Amino acid sequence: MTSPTRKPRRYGLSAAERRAWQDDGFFVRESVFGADELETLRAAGEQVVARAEADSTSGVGYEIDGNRYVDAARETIQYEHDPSSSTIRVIEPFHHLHPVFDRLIDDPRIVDPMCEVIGTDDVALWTDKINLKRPREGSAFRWHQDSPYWTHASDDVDRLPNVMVVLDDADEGNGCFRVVRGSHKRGCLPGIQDETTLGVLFTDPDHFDESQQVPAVAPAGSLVFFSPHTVHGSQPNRSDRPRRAMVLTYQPPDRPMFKLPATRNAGAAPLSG
Ligand SMILES: O=C(O)CCC(=O)C(=O)O
Repeated sequence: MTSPTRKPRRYGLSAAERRAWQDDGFFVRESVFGADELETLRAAGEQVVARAEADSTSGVGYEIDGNRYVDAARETIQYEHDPSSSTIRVIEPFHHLHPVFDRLIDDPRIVDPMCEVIGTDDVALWTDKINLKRPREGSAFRWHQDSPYWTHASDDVDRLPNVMVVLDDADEGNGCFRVVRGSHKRGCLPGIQDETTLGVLFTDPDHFDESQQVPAVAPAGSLVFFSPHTVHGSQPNRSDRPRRAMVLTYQPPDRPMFKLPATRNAGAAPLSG
């Protein structure tokens, strides 16, 4: 999964990152995006939320395991778990709802490492979501792998790596992202067998070592690259601070996206030579 690619890449992996990808299933690059870029990304994120709120009025609403979703024309909107809440929790996909995020898909700081972990000269977008984790309201994400969500739509789930773009300083107080070191090594793990619909998509704790969890405490602007098989999740946001983040997932080039009927190749500008 980390074979060297032909094109020289400015933001390629260091030897330590390559090792971490293989051994741990994740690595973190801190403060990749600066203050001005973050301001632009956060403002665009809030505009996307406003668009999703408007789109939701003509969407199709439904519940799964007591949680509310709306399929709008262009995105799926997931609401916070408190039944009295109308706060949006997740929007997937969202990059096509704002030009700032459409451009972000091509950013070489993201695309270069993705080409290396996938092992191709070019990559395409698979899916993208924005997780909002609002102050005092943002709910937990139970332990899960992303790969089992995608097995019905992809026969190459090993090559769907994720990157989390951290939009607000994240720590244990506001429910930072958590990854389980080494949990990616055995592919798709068994899910929980219970009476719920989505239980099977949450990883059975008997099949990974919870003591290996690592809180991805990271300043805003950081990137967390993680394998599609890495078990991950997070605690609720119990603080008065937001904890917004985006998760972008890539794939080999020229393949259609998960939720949109189109192919979105990502343009990284390689260094000449
Ligand atoms: O945002 C988080 O803390 C968890 C995100 C996550 O698990 C996911 O988007 O699959």
